[in-house]
Amino acid sequence: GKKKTWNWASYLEEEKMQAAPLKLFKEYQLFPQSRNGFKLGMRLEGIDPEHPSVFCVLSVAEVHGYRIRLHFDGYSECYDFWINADSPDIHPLGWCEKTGHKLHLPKGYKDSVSYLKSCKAQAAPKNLFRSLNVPITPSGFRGGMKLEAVDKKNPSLTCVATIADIVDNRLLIHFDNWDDGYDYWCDASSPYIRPVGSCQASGLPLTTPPEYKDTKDFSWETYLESSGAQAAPARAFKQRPPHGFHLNMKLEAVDKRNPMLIRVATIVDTEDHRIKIHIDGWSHDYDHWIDADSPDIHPAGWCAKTGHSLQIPLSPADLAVSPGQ
Ligand code: MLY
Repeated sequence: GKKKTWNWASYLEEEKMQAAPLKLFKEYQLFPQSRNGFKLGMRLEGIDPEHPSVFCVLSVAEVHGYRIRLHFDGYSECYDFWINADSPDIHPLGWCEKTGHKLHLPKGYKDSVSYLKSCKAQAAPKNLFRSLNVPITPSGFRGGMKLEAVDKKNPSLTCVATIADIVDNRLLIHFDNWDDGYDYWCDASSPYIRPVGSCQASGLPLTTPPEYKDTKDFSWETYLESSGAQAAPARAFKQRPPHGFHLNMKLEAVDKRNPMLIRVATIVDTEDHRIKIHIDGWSHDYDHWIDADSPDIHPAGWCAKTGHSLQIPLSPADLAVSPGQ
Protein backbone atom coordinates (compact mmCIF):
# COMPACT_ATOMS: atom_id res chain seq x y z
CA GLY A 1 0.00 0.00 0.00
CA LYS A 2 0.97 3.66 -0.08
CA LYS A 3 3.01 4.85 2.83
CA LYS A 4 2.59 8.30 4.29
CA THR A 5 4.18 9.58 7.44
CA TRP A 6 1.90 9.97 10.41
CA ASN A 7 1.65 13.38 12.04
CA TRP A 8 -0.51 14.85 14.78
CA ALA A 9 -1.93 17.72 12.70
CA SER A 10 -3.43 15.56 9.98
CA TYR A 11 -4.48 12.88 12.46
CA LEU A 12 -6.47 15.39 14.51
CA GLU A 13 -8.04 16.68 11.33
CA GLU A 14 -9.00 13.18 10.20
CA GLU A 15 -10.39 12.30 13.62
CA LYS A 16 -12.06 15.70 13.96
CA MET A 17 -10.78 15.93 17.48
CA GLN A 18 -8.66 18.31 19.51
CA ALA A 19 -5.31 17.87 21.23
CA ALA A 20 -5.48 18.56 24.97
CA PRO A 21 -4.23 22.19 25.29
CA LEU A 22 -0.86 22.78 26.94
CA LYS A 23 -2.34 24.90 29.73
CA LEU A 24 -4.04 21.84 31.22
CA PHE A 25 -0.75 20.04 31.86
CA LYS A 26 1.59 20.27 34.85
CA GLU A 27 5.03 21.66 34.20
CA TYR A 28 6.70 18.23 34.43
CA GLN A 29 4.24 16.81 31.86
CA LEU A 30 5.14 19.54 29.37
CA PHE A 31 8.19 19.90 27.14
CA PRO A 32 11.33 19.84 29.33
CA GLN A 33 13.67 22.85 29.47
CA SER A 34 16.85 20.80 29.54
CA ARG A 35 17.95 17.65 27.79
CA ASN A 36 18.24 14.24 29.36
CA GLY A 37 21.86 14.05 30.51
CA PHE A 38 21.75 10.55 31.99
CA LYS A 39 24.08 7.99 30.41
CA LEU A 40 24.16 4.22 30.47
CA GLY A 41 25.68 2.76 33.61
CA MET A 42 25.35 5.87 35.75
CA ARG A 43 24.50 5.10 39.38
CA LEU A 44 21.92 6.90 41.50
CA GLU A 45 19.59 6.45 44.47
CA GLY A 46 15.85 6.15 43.99
CA ILE A 47 12.49 4.92 45.17
CA ASP A 48 11.41 1.35 44.44
CA PRO A 49 8.02 1.87 42.71
CA GLU A 50 6.69 -1.36 44.23
CA HIS A 51 7.84 -0.31 47.72
CA PRO A 52 7.76 3.47 47.79
CA SER A 53 9.27 3.64 51.27
CA VAL A 54 12.47 1.95 50.09
CA PHE A 55 15.47 3.71 48.53
CA CYS A 56 17.80 1.59 46.42
CA VAL A 57 20.97 1.80 44.37
CA LEU A 58 19.87 2.03 40.74
CA SER A 59 21.73 2.17 37.47
CA VAL A 60 20.69 3.68 34.19
CA ALA A 61 19.99 0.75 31.87
CA GLU A 62 18.54 2.61 28.88
CA VAL A 63 18.07 6.20 27.77
CA HIS A 64 15.25 7.08 25.39
CA GLY A 65 14.34 10.69 24.75
CA TYR A 66 13.60 12.36 28.07
CA ARG A 67 13.03 9.01 29.80
CA ILE A 68 15.35 6.48 31.45
CA ARG A 69 15.02 2.81 32.33
CA LEU A 70 16.37 2.14 35.81
CA HIS A 71 17.77 -1.16 37.03
CA PHE A 72 18.12 -2.36 40.62
CA ASP A 73 21.78 -3.25 41.07
CA GLY A 74 22.06 -6.94 41.85
CA TYR A 75 18.48 -7.84 40.88
CA SER A 76 16.73 -9.25 37.83
CA GLU A 77 15.90 -7.01 34.90
CA CYS A 78 12.26 -7.88 35.41
CA TYR A 79 12.11 -5.16 38.11
CA ASP A 80 13.44 -2.43 35.78
CA PHE A 81 11.17 0.56 35.40
CA TRP A 82 10.90 3.76 33.32
CA ILE A 83 10.76 7.33 34.62
CA ASN A 84 11.20 10.84 33.27
CA ALA A 85 14.65 12.38 33.66
CA ASP A 86 13.22 15.06 35.96
CA SER A 87 11.47 12.60 38.29
CA PRO A 88 11.41 13.62 41.97
CA ASP A 89 11.86 9.91 42.82
CA ILE A 90 15.58 9.88 42.05
CA HIS A 91 18.56 11.46 43.77
CA PRO A 92 22.34 11.53 43.39
CA LEU A 93 24.49 9.00 45.26
CA GLY A 94 24.98 10.12 48.84
CA TRP A 95 21.49 11.61 49.14
CA CYS A 96 20.22 8.93 51.52
CA GLU A 97 23.14 9.39 53.86
CA LYS A 98 22.72 13.15 53.80
CA THR A 99 18.99 13.06 54.50
CA GLY A 100 19.01 10.22 57.03
CA HIS A 101 17.32 7.61 54.82
CA LYS A 102 18.27 3.96 54.84
CA LEU A 103 19.79 2.91 51.52
CA HIS A 104 19.13 -0.68 50.45
CA LEU A 105 22.24 -2.15 48.90
CA PRO A 106 22.19 -4.84 46.24
CA LYS A 107 21.68 -8.44 47.32
CA GLY A 108 24.87 -10.06 48.52
CA TYR A 109 26.67 -6.83 49.40
CA LYS A 110 27.58 -6.68 53.05
CA ASP A 111 30.30 -4.13 52.74
CA SER A 112 28.43 -0.99 51.80
CA VAL A 113 31.55 1.17 51.82
CA SER A 114 33.38 -0.77 49.14
CA TYR A 115 30.23 -1.17 47.05
CA LEU A 116 29.44 2.49 47.06
CA LYS A 117 33.06 3.29 46.33
CA SER A 118 32.88 1.19 43.21
CA CYS A 119 29.64 2.94 42.21
CA LYS A 120 31.01 6.39 42.84
CA ALA A 121 33.20 5.97 39.81
CA GLN A 122 29.97 6.02 37.78
CA ALA A 123 27.86 8.32 39.92
CA ALA A 124 25.32 10.35 37.94
CA PRO A 125 26.44 14.01 38.29
CA LYS A 126 24.31 16.09 40.65
CA ASN A 127 23.38 18.65 37.99
CA LEU A 128 21.36 16.03 36.08
CA PHE A 129 18.75 15.85 38.82
CA ARG A 130 15.72 18.03 39.04
CA SER A 131 16.87 20.89 41.21
CA LEU A 132 14.31 21.91 43.72
CA ASN A 133 14.62 25.64 43.76
CA VAL A 134 11.26 25.95 45.40
CA PRO A 135 11.77 27.00 48.98
CA ILE A 136 10.53 24.29 51.30
CA THR A 137 7.62 26.01 52.95
CA PRO A 138 6.77 24.63 56.35
CA SER A 139 3.56 22.76 55.64
CA GLY A 140 2.27 21.77 59.06
CA PHE A 141 2.75 18.11 58.16
CA ARG A 142 5.26 16.16 60.24
CA GLY A 143 6.42 12.57 60.05
CA GLY A 144 4.30 10.28 62.23
CA MET A 145 1.14 12.34 61.99
CA LYS A 146 -2.12 10.48 61.30
CA LEU A 147 -4.72 11.17 58.65
CA GLU A 148 -7.37 9.55 56.46
CA ALA A 149 -6.22 8.47 53.01
CA VAL A 150 -7.59 6.71 49.96
CA ASP A 151 -5.91 3.37 49.24
CA LYS A 152 -5.01 3.97 45.59
CA LYS A 153 -4.88 0.22 44.96
CA ASN A 154 -8.41 -0.09 46.35
CA PRO A 155 -9.80 3.37 45.58
CA SER A 156 -13.15 2.72 47.20
CA LEU A 157 -11.44 2.55 50.60
CA THR A 158 -10.55 5.54 52.76
CA CYS A 159 -8.30 4.29 55.53
CA VAL A 160 -6.43 5.10 58.72
CA ALA A 161 -2.97 6.24 57.63
CA THR A 162 0.30 7.79 58.79
CA ILE A 163 2.81 10.17 57.23
CA ALA A 164 5.76 7.80 57.10
CA ASP A 165 8.26 10.16 55.50
CA ILE A 166 8.55 13.68 54.08
CA VAL A 167 10.92 14.65 51.28
CA ASP A 168 10.90 18.19 49.93
CA ASN A 169 7.20 18.95 49.63
CA ARG A 170 6.04 15.36 49.27
CA LEU A 171 4.49 13.11 51.89
CA LEU A 172 4.79 9.32 52.05
CA ILE A 173 1.37 7.91 52.96
CA HIS A 174 1.43 4.58 54.81
CA PHE A 175 -1.61 2.53 55.84
CA ASP A 176 -1.50 1.54 59.49
CA ASN A 177 -0.61 -2.11 60.00
CA TRP A 178 -0.42 -2.90 56.28
CA ASP A 179 2.77 -3.60 54.37
CA ASP A 180 4.44 -0.78 52.43
CA GLY A 181 3.14 -2.07 49.09
CA TYR A 182 0.14 0.27 49.43
CA ASP A 183 2.29 3.34 50.26
CA TYR A 184 2.41 6.31 47.91
CA TRP A 185 3.96 9.77 47.67
CA CYS A 186 1.75 12.81 47.25
CA ASP A 187 1.70 16.50 48.08
CA ALA A 188 -0.40 18.55 50.47
CA SER A 189 -2.97 19.23 47.74
CA SER A 190 -3.58 15.56 46.95
CA PRO A 191 -7.29 14.72 46.65
CA TYR A 192 -6.49 11.34 48.27
CA ILE A 193 -5.73 12.65 51.76
CA ARG A 194 -8.02 14.18 54.37
CA PRO A 195 -7.80 15.22 58.00
CA VAL A 196 -8.73 12.84 60.80
CA GLY A 197 -12.51 12.80 61.25
CA SER A 198 -13.39 13.64 57.62
CA CYS A 199 -15.13 10.32 56.95
CA GLN A 200 -17.27 10.65 60.01
CA ALA A 201 -18.11 14.26 59.18
CA SER A 202 -19.28 13.29 55.70
CA GLY A 203 -20.97 10.05 56.76
CA LEU A 204 -18.59 7.85 54.78
CA PRO A 205 -17.09 4.60 56.04
CA LEU A 206 -13.51 4.68 57.32
CA THR A 207 -11.43 1.54 56.82
CA THR A 208 -9.78 0.90 60.17
CA PRO A 209 -6.46 -0.92 60.70
CA PRO A 210 -6.78 -4.70 60.20
CA GLU A 211 -6.58 -5.51 63.92
CA TYR A 212 -10.00 -3.91 64.40
CA LYS A 213 -12.44 -6.74 63.75
CA ASP A 214 -15.32 -4.33 64.09
CA THR A 215 -14.93 -0.83 62.72
CA LYS A 216 -17.25 0.38 65.46
CA ASP A 217 -14.54 -0.42 68.02
CA PHE A 218 -12.37 2.28 66.48
CA SER A 219 -12.28 5.85 67.64
CA TRP A 220 -9.69 8.36 66.45
CA GLU A 221 -9.46 9.86 69.89
CA THR A 222 -8.43 6.65 71.66
CA TYR A 223 -6.35 5.52 68.69
CA LEU A 224 -4.29 8.72 68.71
CA GLU A 225 -3.92 8.55 72.45
CA SER A 226 -2.78 4.93 72.56
CA SER A 227 -0.39 5.37 69.65
CA GLY A 228 0.96 8.62 71.06
CA ALA A 229 0.56 10.18 67.63
CA GLN A 230 -0.77 13.54 66.51
CA ALA A 231 -3.41 14.16 63.88
CA ALA A 232 -2.17 16.12 60.86
CA PRO A 233 -3.65 19.62 61.28
CA ALA A 234 -6.59 20.40 58.99
CA ARG A 235 -4.96 23.66 57.85
CA ALA A 236 -2.06 21.70 56.29
CA PHE A 237 -4.37 20.12 53.69
CA LYS A 238 -4.64 22.23 50.55
CA GLN A 239 -7.45 21.95 48.05
CA ARG A 240 -6.48 21.30 44.47
CA PRO A 241 -8.79 22.57 41.74
CA PRO A 242 -10.18 19.91 39.38
CA HIS A 243 -8.16 19.39 36.18
CA GLY A 244 -9.54 20.98 33.00
CA PHE A 245 -9.33 17.98 30.65
CA HIS A 246 -12.40 17.19 28.57
CA LEU A 247 -13.83 14.21 26.74
CA ASN A 248 -12.28 13.43 23.33
CA MET A 249 -9.12 15.44 23.90
CA LYS A 250 -6.05 13.62 22.62
CA LEU A 251 -2.64 13.27 24.21
CA GLU A 252 0.41 10.99 24.49
CA ALA A 253 0.43 8.39 27.25
CA VAL A 254 2.81 5.76 28.55
CA ASP A 255 1.52 2.26 27.76
CA LYS A 256 0.70 0.79 31.15
CA ARG A 257 1.33 -2.77 29.97
CA ASN A 258 4.61 -2.01 28.24
CA PRO A 259 5.92 1.17 29.87
CA MET A 260 8.80 1.60 27.45
CA LEU A 261 6.20 2.68 24.87
CA ILE A 262 4.27 5.91 24.53
CA ARG A 263 1.05 5.82 22.53
CA VAL A 264 -1.56 8.12 21.05
CA ALA A 265 -4.52 8.26 23.43
CA THR A 266 -7.96 9.84 23.84
CA ILE A 267 -9.78 10.94 26.98
CA VAL A 268 -13.01 8.93 27.18
CA ASP A 269 -14.20 9.86 30.67
CA THR A 270 -13.29 12.33 33.41
CA GLU A 271 -13.57 12.76 37.17
CA ASP A 272 -12.42 15.78 39.19
CA HIS A 273 -8.84 14.50 39.52
CA ARG A 274 -8.58 11.59 37.11
CA ILE A 275 -9.04 10.95 33.40
CA LYS A 276 -9.92 7.70 31.66
CA ILE A 277 -7.73 7.12 28.65
CA HIS A 278 -8.30 5.04 25.58
CA ILE A 279 -5.34 3.93 23.48
CA ASP A 280 -6.26 4.85 19.90
CA GLY A 281 -6.75 1.85 17.67
CA TRP A 282 -7.05 -0.57 20.58
CA SER A 283 -9.98 -2.34 22.14
CA HIS A 284 -11.85 -0.40 24.81
CA ASP A 285 -10.95 -3.28 27.16
CA TYR A 286 -7.63 -1.49 27.72
CA ASP A 287 -9.20 1.84 28.72
CA HIS A 288 -8.06 2.86 32.20
CA TRP A 289 -8.15 5.65 34.74
CA ILE A 290 -5.03 7.70 35.46
CA ASP A 291 -4.37 10.65 37.78
CA ALA A 292 -4.53 13.90 35.84
CA ASP A 293 -1.18 14.87 37.42
CA SER A 294 0.56 11.62 36.40
CA PRO A 295 4.08 12.04 34.97
CA ASP A 296 3.07 9.46 32.34
CA ILE A 297 0.81 11.72 30.27
CA HIS A 298 2.05 14.41 27.92
CA PRO A 299 0.71 16.81 25.32
CA ALA A 300 0.63 15.90 21.63
CA GLY A 301 4.10 16.46 20.22
CA TRP A 302 5.99 15.59 23.42
CA CYS A 303 7.64 12.51 21.95
CA ALA A 304 8.75 14.32 18.81
CA LYS A 305 10.16 17.19 20.87
CA THR A 306 12.03 14.99 23.33
CA GLY A 307 13.35 12.43 20.84
CA HIS A 308 11.14 9.57 22.06
CA SER A 309 9.41 7.23 19.64
CA LEU A 310 5.61 7.43 19.48
CA GLN A 311 3.50 4.36 18.76
CA ILE A 312 0.96 5.56 16.26
CA PRO A 313 -2.54 4.11 16.02
CA LEU A 314 -2.96 1.27 13.60
CA SER A 315 -5.88 1.64 11.26
CA PRO A 316 -7.93 -1.48 10.47
CA ALA A 317 -6.26 -1.50 7.03
CA ASP A 318 -2.78 -1.51 8.61
CA LEU A 319 -3.74 -4.38 10.86
CA ALA A 320 -4.53 -6.48 7.83
CA VAL A 321 -1.13 -6.01 6.17
CA SER A 322 1.45 -5.16 8.78
CA PRO A 323 3.03 -7.64 11.17
CA GLY A 324 2.46 -5.17 13.96
CA GLN A 325 4.79 -2.70 15.60
N1 MLY B 1 -8.57 -7.04 49.37
C1 MLY B 1 -7.38 -6.47 49.84
C2 MLY B 1 -7.61 -5.14 50.46
C3 MLY B 1 -6.41 -4.57 51.05
C4 MLY B 1 -6.66 -3.15 51.50
C5 MLY B 1 -5.40 -2.58 52.09
N2 MLY B 1 -5.52 -1.16 52.35
C6 MLY B 1 -6.52 -0.87 53.35
C7 MLY B 1 -4.24 -0.61 52.70
C8 MLY B 1 -6.69 -7.41 50.83
O1 MLY B 1 -7.31 -7.80 51.81
O2 MLY B 1 -5.54 -7.72 50.61
